[in-house]
Amino acid sequence: MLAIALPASLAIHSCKPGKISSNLDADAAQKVYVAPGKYDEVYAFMSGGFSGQVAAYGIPSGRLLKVIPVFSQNPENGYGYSEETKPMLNTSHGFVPWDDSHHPELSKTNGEDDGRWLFINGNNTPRIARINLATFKTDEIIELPNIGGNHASPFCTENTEYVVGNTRFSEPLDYDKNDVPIDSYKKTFKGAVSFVKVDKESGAMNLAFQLIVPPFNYDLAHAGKGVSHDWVFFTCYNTEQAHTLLEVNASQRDKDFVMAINWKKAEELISQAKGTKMPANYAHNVYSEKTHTATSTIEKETQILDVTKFPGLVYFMPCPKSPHGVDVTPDGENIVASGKLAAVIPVFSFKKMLDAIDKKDYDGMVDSSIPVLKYESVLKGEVKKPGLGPLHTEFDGQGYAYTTMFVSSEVVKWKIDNLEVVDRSPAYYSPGHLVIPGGDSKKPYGKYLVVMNKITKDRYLPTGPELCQSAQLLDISGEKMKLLLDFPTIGEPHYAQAIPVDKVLKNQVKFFKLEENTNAYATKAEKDSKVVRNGKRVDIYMTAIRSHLAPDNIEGIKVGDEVFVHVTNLEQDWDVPHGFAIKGANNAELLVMPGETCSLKWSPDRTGIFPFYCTDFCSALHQEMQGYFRVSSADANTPIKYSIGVNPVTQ
Ligand code: RUQ
Ligand code: CUA
Repeated sequence: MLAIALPASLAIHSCKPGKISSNLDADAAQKVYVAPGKYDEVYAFMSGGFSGQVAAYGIPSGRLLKVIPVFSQNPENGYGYSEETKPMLNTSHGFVPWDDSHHPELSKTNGEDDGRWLFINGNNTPRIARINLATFKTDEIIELPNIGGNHASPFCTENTEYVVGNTRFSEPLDYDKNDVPIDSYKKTFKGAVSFVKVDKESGAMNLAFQLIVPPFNYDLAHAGKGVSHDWVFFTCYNTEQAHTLLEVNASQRDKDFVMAINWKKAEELISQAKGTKMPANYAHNVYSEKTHTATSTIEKETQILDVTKFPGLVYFMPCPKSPHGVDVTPDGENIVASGKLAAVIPVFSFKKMLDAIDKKDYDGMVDSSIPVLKYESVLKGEVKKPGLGPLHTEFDGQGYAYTTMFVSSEVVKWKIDNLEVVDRSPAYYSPGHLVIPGGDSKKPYGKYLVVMNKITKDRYLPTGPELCQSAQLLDISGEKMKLLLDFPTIGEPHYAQAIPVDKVLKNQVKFFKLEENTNAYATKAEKDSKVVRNGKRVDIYMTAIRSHLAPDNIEGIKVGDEVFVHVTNLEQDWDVPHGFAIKGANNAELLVMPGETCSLKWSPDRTGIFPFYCTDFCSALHQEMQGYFRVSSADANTPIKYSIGVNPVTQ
């Protein structure tokens, strides 16, 4: 018999190093071999966890294609260092150059991944970002007020009407009196669910409304689809409402909840002006592909609905015990929750949920107003003895579900209709999320499964105290899962999304059109390059083309000046970025894409000659792509002078 509940400490530390790869497929090498010059079949977008970024991999090769900077500064390409991109990291707390990103989510049309945008959460300073998959750049970041720990986020409704996010760490709402004793938790703390509206054409986000919910810890979410289109489901733990030693105090109750929200109804209430406008303070940052510049606006209002006042909006379904993931089958009928301290996987039926709501089949109320539906009435059934520590589930579109077991370190395949376990595959070790291309959509591409592991122990060459994190690729096209490949990842991968490449390839931008560049400091032709002094500010309008920077000799800069070098890359071809760096600048380089303008701020701290150069090996004469600044003392009268190609024989 399996124990019903595990001590939380076991759930956190357990793993089983030393296992051999017993399920390694004999043909594994062939199945992951992508010949030189050939493309992979699938893009996998994995969260970077505490790196704050997203990494794009090719599947089945496991090759890392790009780290897309999102919430963290990235010196590799100047994101968050250039004047144009600094505003992306602005928040109501000021410039926050880091976050913890967990859940990438592809935009969806009719419940299928459409390959247009990838959303991802900032967990620490609550934010949602939107990456444009035509450019692989972060186009927008919106901060969320009233929440702490944006973990259950961002999950798309069936047509990306909204991306939703919920608070992990309930806290007093921003507009309430919030300087309160921590032990007033039950009275003064609240949860808030954010509904961020997404424009169908542009992808532009705005915070449409927030639902104020009981102060639990909301962990994960997925929106309904098909029959359950109008609903979104969240897991919550700490329904005990503990605020200290949660390891023990939030594991008391036998069941926590899955919270079901009727978002259509919420939308209706908002359109009937039932929402209450509340003061707020949050940043909304937008990057423009035309100006190549981000702007940050501080928004001052949010609209809320207190769910205790609107019957029919929210229901709770009891769920054993401290649930983590919640996943909806491709047809939208079954809701799989994973009680991470339970020895079963409860599977809820959407149809039964509606019936129970109809019949008022309640098992009490939360806050004397939010119905708790009876467990037996909403349950389709339990997957029995699946393993220990179920966390996350994805689907293959063939009637099977795959669940990660953190504690027993395996992926378990089970049949959705009869809830029977049909296969298990060991994971190395302690798997968190898993992803099947389209595995949370209406149309999974059930050929591959990538499982992301929290611990690797002995699997890779040691790298000091910090060992790499990793993903494992399984072939799930047959009856039995087969291990194909291990590959290391960036940061700690939590969730990932994967999509067959054609949906992304067809939108690829190869370069930015120079004639469409409306950056305030763009220089469209070399002859227009110039240096302009305005008090202590010096603006340098520079161009880059193979293989020179213009101007390349600049004099008249003084100690104490604020120098802005605006580099426009004049190239109009794919794969020709130019870089730019200055000796001693307290800044990262710029990496300027063809047709783009980027600006580097530099405050020279001493007199002398300062070389600058292109950092990206762009042609046979790349090493010649360089220049000099002359910096004079603050009181010198060296005039501004700049040139290129002036090289007198006698000097
Ligand atoms: S989590 S390992 Cu941050 Cu999505 Cu489950
Ligand atoms: Cu441009 Cu190297």
